[in-house]
Amino acid sequence: MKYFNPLLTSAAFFASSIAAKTVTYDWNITWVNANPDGLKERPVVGINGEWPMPTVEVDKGDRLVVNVHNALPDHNTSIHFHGMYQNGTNYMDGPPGIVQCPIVPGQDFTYNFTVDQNGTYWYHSHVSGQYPDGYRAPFIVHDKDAYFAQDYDEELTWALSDWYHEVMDTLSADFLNLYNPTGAEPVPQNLLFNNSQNNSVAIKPNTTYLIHIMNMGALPSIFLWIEDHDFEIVEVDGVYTEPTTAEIIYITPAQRYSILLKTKDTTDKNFGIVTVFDQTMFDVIPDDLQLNQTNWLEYNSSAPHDHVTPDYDTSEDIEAFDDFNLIPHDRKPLLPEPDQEIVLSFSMNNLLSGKNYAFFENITYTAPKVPSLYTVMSSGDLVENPIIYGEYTHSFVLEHMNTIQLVLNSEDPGVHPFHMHGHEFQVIHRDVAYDDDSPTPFDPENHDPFPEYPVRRDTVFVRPNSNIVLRFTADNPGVWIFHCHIEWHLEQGLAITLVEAPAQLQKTQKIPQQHYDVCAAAGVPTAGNAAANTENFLDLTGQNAQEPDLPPGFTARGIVALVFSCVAAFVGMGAIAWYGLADIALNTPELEILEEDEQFSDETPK
Ligand SMILES: [Cu+2]
Repeated sequence: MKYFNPLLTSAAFFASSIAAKTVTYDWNITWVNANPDGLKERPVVGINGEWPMPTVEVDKGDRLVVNVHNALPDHNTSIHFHGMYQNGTNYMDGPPGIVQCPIVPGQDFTYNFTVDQNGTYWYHSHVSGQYPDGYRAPFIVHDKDAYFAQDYDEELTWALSDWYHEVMDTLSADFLNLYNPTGAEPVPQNLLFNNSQNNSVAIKPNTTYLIHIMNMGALPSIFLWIEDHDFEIVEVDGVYTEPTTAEIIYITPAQRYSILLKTKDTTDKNFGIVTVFDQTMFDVIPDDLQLNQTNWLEYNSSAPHDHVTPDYDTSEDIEAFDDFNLIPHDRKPLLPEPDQEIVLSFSMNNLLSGKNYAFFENITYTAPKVPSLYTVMSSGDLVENPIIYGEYTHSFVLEHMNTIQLVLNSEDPGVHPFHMHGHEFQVIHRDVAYDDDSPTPFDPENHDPFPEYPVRRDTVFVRPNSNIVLRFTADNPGVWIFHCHIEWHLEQGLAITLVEAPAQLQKTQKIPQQHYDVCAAAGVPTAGNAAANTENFLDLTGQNAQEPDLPPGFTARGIVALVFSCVAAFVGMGAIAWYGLADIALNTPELEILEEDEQFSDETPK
């Protein structure tokens, strides 16, 4: 259209404003069998008898309706549409214990909300420990008004993930266990690309592709590059960025990227799409674990498909693009000095049972008896008092429209990707990694200047023993969980609760009746404080609590020593009995036990 035509323009506007549609899915959730890496068939959670689960695609502005029926005979479920702000629909966010009750077997639950966002998302179960059983898939929101909408010809989605051969029930039981006192996470068996391996992505020459890339995995981050191609990053976690050239991206669990890739104008060769595990996130690397995989950008199906052998020793040598340097396309400036600051350190440690938990300060997240949103709705004038949400939900009440600054100081040697529900946040500081003997908190008196236009996203990693600083505006009344997106660490309790503008939330939102019915079926109370006390909201007697601390002086190493001593004791008793029966003079197994007892406090068992 070369000249301005007001009639056509308004007609076009009218057409676009009525174009919003309702996209409805009916999902029956069941176990099915699958064998995505060709090495082991195993049960996975499927939809309508199929796996992989379907990619959900809507246009910006559409209403999404998902009717869920839990036909799993033995497991509760839920769905979180990851990255959706759910502004006005907090009760559609998904996490049981926070905003809803678990959907128990046989129950129906309808997720219904408007998608006023754009870009690359995914959906997954938010019942702890469930999504790595295959209960996750891409969720793409197309946007014809994207600033790069005219700059590409075709669209692709590449969903990456780790893959385990055992079901999560088995893995979780072994993970959160006295016999795993250091909290070593189960190491996956494989790395998938669109739920399979050795994929050939047929592409055309001289064509520009918009590619949605995500990590739907449970544990490791994944590096991705394309042999002999660079690309432009145009979106992270639903936020458009200035087009930024990159060669290698680093994607933590739950992070997403959109890239524009222009293909070459020759078709004589295929190129590897290389994906590599961040091996630093594994406690051990089994000999048979393939740390990198090749899939192909296929220009020519009859040309060779060569596996790429990366030329580094370990993944630590890979230099990926640093997402801290991205600039949002809307150039939203750094938020002002905060009205409220939350400073938290986190670490891993053992509680009395010897199991290894994760802590923000000294609290490991423990779900309340009443989902926190239901406490908001039933607490009347006490809604802004953080006490009512219970000590072990680790709740912070945020005032409506305040600028919030969240400082996270890691006292753990791993990489952790943190996700905030209900928000994108500005990442205004991210420090380098530090050694295990010198975890380094954020120093407000000594840091690089904050960026003028900080990158915004909904999932961000903090480096080992290091720190990050985030800012956001409390403009979305709701109860939002902030947690590490390594599924193992969420199971260990690495989460806090943000109770944002609860007075506004209580006044403006109404939980649908069906949600109360689901709670009734689950036997979960829907009124009261965290202890389900409806008479006195300030009395938390009987609230769910974390287990007590270990006696002073105990360490994970001490527990290892204890475990091995107990084993030695049983072996010793067996030996005593055996020798006793054989009527032979006793040897000295007890003496050996006593020696190991002395190691309980701090020493490494020898
Ligand atoms: Cu973590």
